[in-house]
Amino acid sequence: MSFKTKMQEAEKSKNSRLILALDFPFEAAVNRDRILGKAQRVLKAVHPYVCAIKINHHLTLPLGTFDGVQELVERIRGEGMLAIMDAKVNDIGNTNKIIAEYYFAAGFDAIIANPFVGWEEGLQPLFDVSKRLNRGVILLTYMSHKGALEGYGQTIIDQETNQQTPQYVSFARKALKWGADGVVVGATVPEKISEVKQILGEKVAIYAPGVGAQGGAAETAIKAGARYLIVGREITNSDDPALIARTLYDSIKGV
Ligand code: BMP
Repeated sequence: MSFKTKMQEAEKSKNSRLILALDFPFEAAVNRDRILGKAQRVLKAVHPYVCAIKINHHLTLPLGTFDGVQELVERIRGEGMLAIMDAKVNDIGNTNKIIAEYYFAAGFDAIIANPFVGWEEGLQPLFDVSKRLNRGVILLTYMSHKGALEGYGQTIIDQETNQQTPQYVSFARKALKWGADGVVVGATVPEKISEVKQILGEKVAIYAPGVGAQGGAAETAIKAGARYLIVGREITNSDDPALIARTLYDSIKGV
């Protein structure tokens, strides 16, 4: 089963379009052994409201991919959710392939990559290994922070059409052409979500981070065309993660 189908099934069985970014602040060495317990407690509280968990360097660096993180991934999958690795893969093809192979070996269902590195000797080997192992690739298309304008928001001369094109429009078209399983567009830029949705239709799902801590609004992002919301600090930094997750879950149900 492809990652796209698995994601649709997780969405259906959990009745949720919410993805938790399981991120926590930096901890000095003396406190690092608290992180795994913290992550497990948040997972336990929040799992009824989310269809997938996104893991970033916040956990792989202090816990180790094949130690604490693999344990978390097993737990995530055991609760009927999918695990997405936010590696923002961004290197030459051979390196990209090996990065993906390690994360897939740790049990991740999908990996996030950066289309700026291009196809040939860039992301092609990553897509090849992902398809072979039935895992997903999600491409950054317009990030949620202000500086995204300097890269994803530039106007370029599109190499294929020879026309002036916004960089993110070119990336959305590449997501279709390359067979990506999803794209990331910030919830902070709902107008960009709508524009990308026009290009992708129902073929490639839009994943929108930036709700809450970065100022994006959940309902606005969904109405603009996001399929999934990615939310981190608003939930993970809260004294009551389950309450915040449930409130977000309720706010986008039926939108
Ligand atoms: P938060 O809700 O705490 O702002 O977390 C958002 C998460 O999504 C972080 O892990 C961040 O690295 C990631 N992210 C993002 O915020 N914007 C993007 O454009 C792409 C991301 O992966």
